[in-house]
Amino acid sequence: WTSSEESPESLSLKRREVITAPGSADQLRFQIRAPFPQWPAISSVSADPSCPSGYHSPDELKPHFVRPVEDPDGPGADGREFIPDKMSPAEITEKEEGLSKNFFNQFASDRISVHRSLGNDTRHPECVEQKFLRCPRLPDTSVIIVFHNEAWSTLLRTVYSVLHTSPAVLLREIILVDDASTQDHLKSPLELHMQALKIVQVLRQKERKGLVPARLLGAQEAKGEVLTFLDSHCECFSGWLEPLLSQLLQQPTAVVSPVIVVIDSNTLKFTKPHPSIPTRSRGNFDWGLSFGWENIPDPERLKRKDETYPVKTPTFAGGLFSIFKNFFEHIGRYDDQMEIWGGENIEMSFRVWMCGGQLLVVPCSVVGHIFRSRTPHTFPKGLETIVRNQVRVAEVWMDDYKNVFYRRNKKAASIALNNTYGDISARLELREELQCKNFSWYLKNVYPEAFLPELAPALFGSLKNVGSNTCLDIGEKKPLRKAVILYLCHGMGGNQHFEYTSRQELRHNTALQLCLHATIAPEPVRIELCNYRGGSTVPAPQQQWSLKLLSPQCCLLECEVFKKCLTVEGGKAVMKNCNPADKYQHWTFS
Ligand code: UD2
Ligand code: MN
Repeated sequence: WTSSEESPESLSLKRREVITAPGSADQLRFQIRAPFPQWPAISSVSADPSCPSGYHSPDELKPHFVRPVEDPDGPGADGREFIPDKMSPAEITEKEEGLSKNFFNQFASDRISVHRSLGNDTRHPECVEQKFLRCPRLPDTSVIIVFHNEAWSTLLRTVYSVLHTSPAVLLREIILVDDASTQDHLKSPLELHMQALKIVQVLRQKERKGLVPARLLGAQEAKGEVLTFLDSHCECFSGWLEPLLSQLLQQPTAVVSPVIVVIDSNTLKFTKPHPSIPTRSRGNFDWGLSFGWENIPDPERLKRKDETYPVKTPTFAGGLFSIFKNFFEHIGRYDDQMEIWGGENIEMSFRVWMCGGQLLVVPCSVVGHIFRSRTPHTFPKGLETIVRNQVRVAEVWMDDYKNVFYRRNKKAASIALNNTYGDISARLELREELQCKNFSWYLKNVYPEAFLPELAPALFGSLKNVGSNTCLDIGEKKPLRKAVILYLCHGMGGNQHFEYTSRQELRHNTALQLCLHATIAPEPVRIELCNYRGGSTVPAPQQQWSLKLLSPQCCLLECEVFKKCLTVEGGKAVMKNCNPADKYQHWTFS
């Protein structure tokens, strides 16, 4: 398709066809890549002769509501932290109660204006100066916010911040979906308040089902061309919406996230964006299927032509993102049998990449979120719900790699074995129907930096010391370069999971490649990054272990260069002269 005379109305797009329209006419200068069947005809955006030229003026991008002028010294104004001077006993009690309900400081939130501004625009100048074409016009969006027992002030601040920062022409509506909250302020007072705001509607899920069914309900009712999801404790930084929608217009099969900055859970301080994209703004996952943040690797960084350029991300946090509504439907919405909380973000990440879409972080879009260290939610069927959701991810999307996860999570393994994760046939059909790529493809092409554990290690499980009847354990946090500890054997995998590889390493591995590293006594044996001799695949001598079998269950663990064996002494793991008669040198894999 080369010129506008060719009647774009009659143009039909085939799946995965690449169409470029670099014509001379202004309104044709854009590309649509990888269209999908439900994508509306290209003609609707390009062939309109009345399509205005030029860029949107600031006037055309005014919000529905102008933020009221606030007291510059008010609590938390300009996104600052709020720390009260002196608290009365009653206030201390109020603060405690707020913390135990929300795991963030509701006391502080309740004293900060729901209209607080976030101060001047500190994004990179290229973001601040970014202009948006009038034609093709940016799609409009429904903002969907699901919540369960959210505090009144954080919920309201989320809604107002959307209203104050989103251009009215782009914000079709805000849909609040209540996931069967039990707190009184979220009952009829909510409708009363929101009705006055005209474009905000409240939907109710009668029974507590979790965030996935709630988001699906919101999506079903949404009238906007794009769906934008937010958590119920967010604040949008100025100019957050246009870059997301503009990126979608260029890549309709993308799922785009803002840069998510921290709103401190104790002081409510909003971390203002820096001129450059934070390094740890890409999402990853580990083999326990937990989401994490990581640095943008150099090859990705080098591809960026300027500061407005998006970053590809292997996974996303999952709470804050925009997607074309018809692409959301095309790509399989959500797994509607995922309950309560957890797992859906990893599921959507794998699915979007494997089935022809892509996940991008858009650096000029910045939204704050109150991150908290624990979840305040109740799980009616217990915490096993999260694992069940994860097993659904593994069964549908991970092929043989699901076993890598199961080896690390015994609960998951038993759910899989007993087939108690529910029916996944509809999701498997979806995978088939969309002709999705396999998980190896994903690892190789989308996340080549991922650490690949062996699919079938010789021995794995927890390493129990026979003499002390305790298990080798990496300890709680940040095990790197720290001594391994000996701990009560819990049989759950996790921190006690080790694999004996074909290269003779004893690896503990989730995301990083961690190896058991021998030392000279009395220094305790520790965890180090796995490393190899001069670029080869032979492990460093301190990380190469040989098994001296004593029984079918196992052995002495000898580090050959030291000619010493792993021993428990004084509750610590140390290297000592090998002695098959010493029970404190006997180890079993279970
Ligand atoms: C992160 C995501 C969250 C979701 C979750 C995994 C971000 C910033 N947050 O957790 O969106 O992907 O990982 O599942 O990316 N909610 C309900 N019903 C429930 C539980 C939660 O409606 O039963 C709501 C809750 O009010 C909130 C949203 O779901 O608006 C996410 O829950 P969260 O904020 O507790 O989760 P978060 O941020 O730790
Ligand atoms: Mn959240």
